[in-house]
Amino acid sequence: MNLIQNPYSRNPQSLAGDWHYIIDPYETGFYDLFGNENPFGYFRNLTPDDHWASEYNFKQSPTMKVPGDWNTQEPTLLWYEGTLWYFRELPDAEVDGGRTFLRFCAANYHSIVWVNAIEVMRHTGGFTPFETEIGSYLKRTGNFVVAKINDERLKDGVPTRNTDWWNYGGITRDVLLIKTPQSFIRDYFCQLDPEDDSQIKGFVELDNGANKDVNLSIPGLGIEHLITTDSHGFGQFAIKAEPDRWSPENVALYEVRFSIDGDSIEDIIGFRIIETSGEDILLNGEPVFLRGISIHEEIIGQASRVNSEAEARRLMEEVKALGCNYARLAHYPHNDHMCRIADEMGVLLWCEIPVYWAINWQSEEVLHNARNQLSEMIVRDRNRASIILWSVANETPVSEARTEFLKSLITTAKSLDPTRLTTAAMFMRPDKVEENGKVIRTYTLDDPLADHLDVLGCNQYLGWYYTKVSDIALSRWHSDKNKPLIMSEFGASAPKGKRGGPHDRWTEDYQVTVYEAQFAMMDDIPFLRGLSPWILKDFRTPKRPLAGVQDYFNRKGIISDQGERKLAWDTVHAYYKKRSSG
Ligand code: GCB
Repeated sequence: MNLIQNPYSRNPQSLAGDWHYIIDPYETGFYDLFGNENPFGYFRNLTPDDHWASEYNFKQSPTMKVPGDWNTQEPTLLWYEGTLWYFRELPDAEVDGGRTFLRFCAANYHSIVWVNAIEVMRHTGGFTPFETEIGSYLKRTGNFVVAKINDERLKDGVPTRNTDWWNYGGITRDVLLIKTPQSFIRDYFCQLDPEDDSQIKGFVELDNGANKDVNLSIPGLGIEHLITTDSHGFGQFAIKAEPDRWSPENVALYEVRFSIDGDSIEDIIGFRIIETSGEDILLNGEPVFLRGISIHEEIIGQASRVNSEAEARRLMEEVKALGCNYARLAHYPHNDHMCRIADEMGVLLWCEIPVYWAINWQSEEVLHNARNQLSEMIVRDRNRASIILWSVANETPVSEARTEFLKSLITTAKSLDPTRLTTAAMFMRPDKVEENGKVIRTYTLDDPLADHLDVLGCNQYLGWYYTKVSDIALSRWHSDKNKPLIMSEFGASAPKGKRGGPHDRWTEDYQVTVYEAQFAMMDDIPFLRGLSPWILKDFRTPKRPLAGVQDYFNRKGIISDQGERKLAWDTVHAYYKKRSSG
C-alpha cells in the first residue's frame, strides 16, 4: 500500500521536541560481542538496575531536538558518521476504536524503529518518508519509541560514498503520530489529464474500504462526484472541468475534498498542463523559459538541515526575490513543506533523487533502493502543481549498465505519474577545433540517456573547472535531439567579501565575470529553455577544505551561508529581469 497521502492535514500529533540520544559508533546497542543481533539491545530501554549487561540509560542521556540533524546540534557530532540511538516516550494509547500510524518524514540514512521494544519498521534512504501502523503495540500507558539511525556512507548506497554535500545524520524531519478511522482514504491523485485537458483525472485508494463510495468535491469548480471503488478500495475518476490554470503568474489553487462515511481529507491543488513540443517546454500550452536557481536543503544563516515550514519559506522567498519562476531542488527530495510553498508562491520545480555520480549500476539491490526512493518522492508529492520535472540522476558516468538502470527509473516515474516530464543532469562533450589560433569547443549532448528523457539537463562549469573564462565565448552548442535543454548547473566560487579584479579567481568579482560570460553564451543557444545556476547559498561540504576561503563550504552560492547577497546575485537578478520582460 502507498504511504498515507497528505498526513499534515490529518491533524497529526507531532513528536517534535527533545529526544534522548546515545552515540554508538561500535553499535554496542545492537550487536553482541560476536556480531549477532543482541536481544538485550538498546531498543529494550533497560537500565543498569534492570539487567547486568545494560550499561546505558536513555533517560539519563542527553537530549537533542527532533527534527534536526545531529551534526549541528552538538559540536562533537559535526563530523560524526555512524549510529546514534534516539528515545522518547509516546503518549498513552487512546481507546477510541481508531488506528494509529507512526511516520518519520525522513531520517538519514538507515533506520530501525521499535515501539515498546518491538521492531516496527526498517527504512533505507535519507530523504523520503516511512511509516507503519503501531496501534496494536501500544499499551494503555508507558509507551516509548526507540530509533537507531545510521548515516555511514556506503559504496552500495544511494547516494554512494562520494557526494559534494554534508552527510547530515539523524531524524532530520518531523515524526508524526497519525490517527485514522478503521476505514480511511489512504492515497489519491488528482491532476488535469495531459491526454485530454478538458478533464480532471486521478484515483483514490482506501485502506480497509472495499467497494465503498467516495465523494470528491471541488467547490471552486462546482464539482461533486461519486467514485466507486473495487474490492481493493481502489477507484478512478475523470471529470469534465475548466479550472483556472495554475502558473507562476497565476497561482490558482482549489480546495479538493475526498470523503467516505467516517473519513474525509482536504487538499489544496493547482491544475496545469506541462508538456514539450520539439525544443519547447509548454506550460498550459504556452512556451515557458525557466529562470531558476539550484538549492540545497540547508537553512539560511546557520548551515544545517532545513526542517521547518518557516525555513523552507525563507528559501523560497529568496528564490522569488531573485526573479525566478523555477528552482532545482538538488540533489535529493527536499522536505514536505518546500513543494507546498512553491505551489503557493508560484515556483516551478525540478525534484530529484540522490542517484549522484557513480552508483553501483550492476546491483539489483541498489536499483531497488533508488526506485524505492523515487517512488516515495513521487507518491508524496504528485499532487503538487509546482513540480514539473522528475529527475532521475545527476552527472552519472555513461555506460550501458548505467543507462539501463536509469531507463528503468524513468519507466517507474512515468508509471507513477504520467502528468510530468522526466529529466537528468548530464554532461555534454566538447569537440575542439582550432580556428585562427583559437580553440573553439563545440558541445554536443551524445549521452544515450538523452533519448529516454523528455527534457535534457546539462551541468557545465566553463570558466571554473578545466577552462578559462575566455573559453566561454569560444564555446558552441549543438543538439540534434529536438528536445528542450536546461542548463542545470554552472557557476564559480567566491567567499562573500573577497574582492579583486574581474579575472581574480575566488573573488566576488570573478564570479560576476563568469556569470556575465555564461549568460552571453546562453543567449545564443537556440534550444535552451531554462537554467538553474549553482547555487543559491553557500553550503557545507567535507570536500572543500581550502582554508580561509572555503573552510568546508562550497562557496558557489550567490548568497553566503549567512544569507548576505554577493555581487553575482545582482547579475543573475538583472539577467532574469531582462529574460522575463523579453
Ligand atoms: C557539480 C555537482 C554539484 C557540485 C558542483 C560543484 O557538478 O552536481 O553537486 O556541488 O558540481 O560545485 O562542483
